[in-house]
Amino acid sequence: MKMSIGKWVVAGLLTASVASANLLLNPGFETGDFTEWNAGGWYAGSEGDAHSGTYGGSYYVAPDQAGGSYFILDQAVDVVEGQKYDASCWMRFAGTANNSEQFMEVQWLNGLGEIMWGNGVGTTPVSGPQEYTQFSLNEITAPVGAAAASVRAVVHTTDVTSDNAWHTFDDFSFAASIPEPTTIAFLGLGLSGIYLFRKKKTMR
Ligand SMILES: [Ca+2]
Repeated sequence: MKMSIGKWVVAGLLTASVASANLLLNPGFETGDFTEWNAGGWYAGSEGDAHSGTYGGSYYVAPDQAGGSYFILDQAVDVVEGQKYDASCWMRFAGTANNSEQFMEVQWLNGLGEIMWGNGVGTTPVSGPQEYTQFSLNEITAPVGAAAASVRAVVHTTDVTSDNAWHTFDDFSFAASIPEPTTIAFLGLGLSGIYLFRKKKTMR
């Protein structure tokens, strides 16, 4: 009987950690392609293009590319409205640049799969060369009416470029935020209650 209570507690803790698992599939492009993603014009670069593993997702901006263009790599995952989520990825900007930038954004989709413009959130754009750096959007809340999140790598040309630039992304994560501290405290109270219960039984 004691053993079964112990197993139940362990099972409960395991369930709590599994709830924060990465919801994205092929998050680091290790299939060597964009399986599970939408990626027109992007390529899976190897070796130095990878933050971890073998591949990263890249977009190349060439000289004289028109301004005002967006090049997007995205994947949609189901969400629960009102739930908080954490998103992150690693970004690298290589080459030379004047008028291109890259950032990660999350757009919410309604039940019809349409973007709910105005509810999304993005990281500060990176507009010059940098080594792989992690960017995060923490505790973003799925708004009322949201059925899915579109997790997006965005490359944007702000004006006609003289760029010779590679915008690369790797190791995306999108997961439900961990429980609030109050929830953890409540969980702790529950565990100590079980401990007292067991101790009392042992003393008899
Ligand atoms: Ca990778």
